[in-house]
Amino acid sequence: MANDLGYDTTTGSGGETHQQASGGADAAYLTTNQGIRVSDNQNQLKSGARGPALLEDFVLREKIFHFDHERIPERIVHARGSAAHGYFEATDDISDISKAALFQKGSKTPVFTRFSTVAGGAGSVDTPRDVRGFAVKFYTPEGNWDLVGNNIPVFFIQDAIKFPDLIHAAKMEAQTGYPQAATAHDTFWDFISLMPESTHMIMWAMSDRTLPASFATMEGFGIHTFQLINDAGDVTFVKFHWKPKAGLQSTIWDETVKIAGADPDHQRRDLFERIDRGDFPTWELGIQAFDKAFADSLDYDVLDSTKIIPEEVLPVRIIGQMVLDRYPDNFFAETEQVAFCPGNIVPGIGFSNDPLLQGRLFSYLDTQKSRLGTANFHQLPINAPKCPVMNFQRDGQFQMAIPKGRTNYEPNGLSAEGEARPGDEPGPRECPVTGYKSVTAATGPDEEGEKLRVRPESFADHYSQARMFFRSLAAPEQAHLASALVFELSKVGLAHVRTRMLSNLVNVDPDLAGRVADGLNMPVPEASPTAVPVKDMEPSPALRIIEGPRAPKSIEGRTIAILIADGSDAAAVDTLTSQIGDAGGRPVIVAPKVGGAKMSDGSLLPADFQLAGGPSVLFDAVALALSAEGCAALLKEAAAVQFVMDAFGHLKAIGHTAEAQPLLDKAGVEPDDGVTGLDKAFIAAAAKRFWDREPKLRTLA
Ligand code: HDE
Repeated sequence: MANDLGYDTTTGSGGETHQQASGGADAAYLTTNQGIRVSDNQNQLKSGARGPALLEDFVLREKIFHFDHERIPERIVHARGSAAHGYFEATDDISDISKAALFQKGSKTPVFTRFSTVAGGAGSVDTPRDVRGFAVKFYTPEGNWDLVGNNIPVFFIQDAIKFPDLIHAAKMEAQTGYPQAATAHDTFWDFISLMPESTHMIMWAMSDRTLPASFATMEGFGIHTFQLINDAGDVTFVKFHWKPKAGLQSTIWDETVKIAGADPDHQRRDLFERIDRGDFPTWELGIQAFDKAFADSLDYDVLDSTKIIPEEVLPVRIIGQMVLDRYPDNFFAETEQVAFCPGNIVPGIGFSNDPLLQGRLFSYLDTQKSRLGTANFHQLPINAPKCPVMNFQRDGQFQMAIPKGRTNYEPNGLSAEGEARPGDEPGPRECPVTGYKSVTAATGPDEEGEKLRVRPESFADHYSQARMFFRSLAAPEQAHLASALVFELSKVGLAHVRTRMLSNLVNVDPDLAGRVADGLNMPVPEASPTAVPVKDMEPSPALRIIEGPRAPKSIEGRTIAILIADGSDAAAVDTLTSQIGDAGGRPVIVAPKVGGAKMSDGSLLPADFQLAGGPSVLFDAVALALSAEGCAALLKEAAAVQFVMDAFGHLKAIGHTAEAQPLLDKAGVEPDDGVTGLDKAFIAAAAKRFWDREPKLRTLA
């Protein structure tokens, strides 16, 4: 007898644990992995109704066996990530410097892009203070190109041989297994303080750059110098930049910490939701292109990944854009199994001799074998090129193709004799004309010579760019950076490590060192010795987020919460919702109960978030659309008071009705430009943060 769910309940001895799909002509049936239809997915095979299990039960054995092996090793670094599909479109003609098909103006290339944190495990939160990975796989007609970068344009170390040391020091400590996803601990700062070359990267890591508000609001960088190669074989050197269309935006520390609790998946959710609502995350791809003469004119080395070329010195030329418009169908099959390899390169692009890049060329291929378990990982759908793959590589674990014929070597000539058998076709040959050719082009005077384990003299300046970075920031960003150093070093139990780090900071900027020392209540030590004198470089305003050229100018792409409660003015909420939408923002309704609040006209307005589950840290600005009755009720609600207190504390715009004033008062909100009525002024204010408020609310270093 079929119950009202369409299940036949008569086949067992009773109740829902014996349900079986009654099926129908077009029903899809459950099968084993061998394609055998499963008759019962609720009960294992037993000897009698209450008897022991039977080994014969191949359905149970196969199901549990497969389940037992569902996990694969997580990535050693960048374990936590989220990804999306999209396309890259070349918008400028650079055929004079690169012959790569993907850069020919108008060409559209499918991409898969994965964003990640570095230190935390796969189950850690999205929002620690950490560098973000920014890895793009371009499925070009000439093969896959992987641009595996970060959201910071420099790196901690100059030579790949130090990478295992860096990562051991940064990840959770060996004895305790904590902290997870945080660098605020002894071993990290011990290593860093002994590695002056990491100082520039530390400035970035302690800045607001490591607290991005969303993947869509962060920059990406290829970091190393690469080559572009044209038809004639001429080489141009290049640095790659991703510039977010949504502008640069970060959170502040207190907010980040609270987001981690309110929504550990904040950034991956944001990525999915942006795509879902058609607000596709978009970046322009830019290049800084230069020749050997330019490289030689710099007093730092373009092969040194701890250095940038400031945009003011060499402007970024936009050559295309990437739009992420489709999220994965399956997290494991795509996001987890995607295998990026900086060694995946296409004709028209080449590597430089950067000793960090050179080491990466080996590591990524190698790691995929232990992570994905086979040298055939390139055959997984997410990794497979979208152009023909033809070679004589054969066999290996999990070979998914069935190569045909005897000719599994090259050169071969079975078919040339006129007595070839079926399957003796010659197969693919090398292509000297269009095949990939490595091009040598020196980027410095000493690139060739004896085999040496040395660091070039041109890599010796570890502080000038760190100083330039710090001095280029807006005042609030400098205060955040100094405070981040105080926070992290306060978690370091060893005083001599803190002192050593302070000595390095004196070289960066004595003012910074003084502020951090004050925050630690420690004396400022002598500067640590430097190999070369520290220079005062021109500041680079392009490095700023706050007040920088890429600060967001409108509420486009921003999420704005409208807090309602019983008695809220239906017409006013409706108008505000439309105004936010018209300006490109995303309005969401927050109410004490998710089913909604009873509005002034008697209607029930459903909420997107329940107040306790929708704290203001999840939104860019808040509007308190409250009636006197609603406000009175919320005064007794800690979540409501905290909602307003945090919005104010995180320097966000707060629009409100006059009736909401008691709630503002209880939350300690003081009037300023960011506190407005529920009108056009609020829409303008919602695009900003109110940095002047910050020193009144918290002590920063
Ligand atoms: Fe990586 N890095 N890395 N790295 N890296 C990995 O590869 C490595 C470096 C970066 O979303 C691993 O597939 C070495 C710089 C990203 O799947 C591993 C060195 C930059 C991702 C590895 C570096 C990066 C990785 C771990 C020093 C910025 C995540 C799992 C020479 C330009 C990609 C994996 C994804 C992942 C090694 C340095 C970025 C172990 C040896 C510099 C974005 O192969």
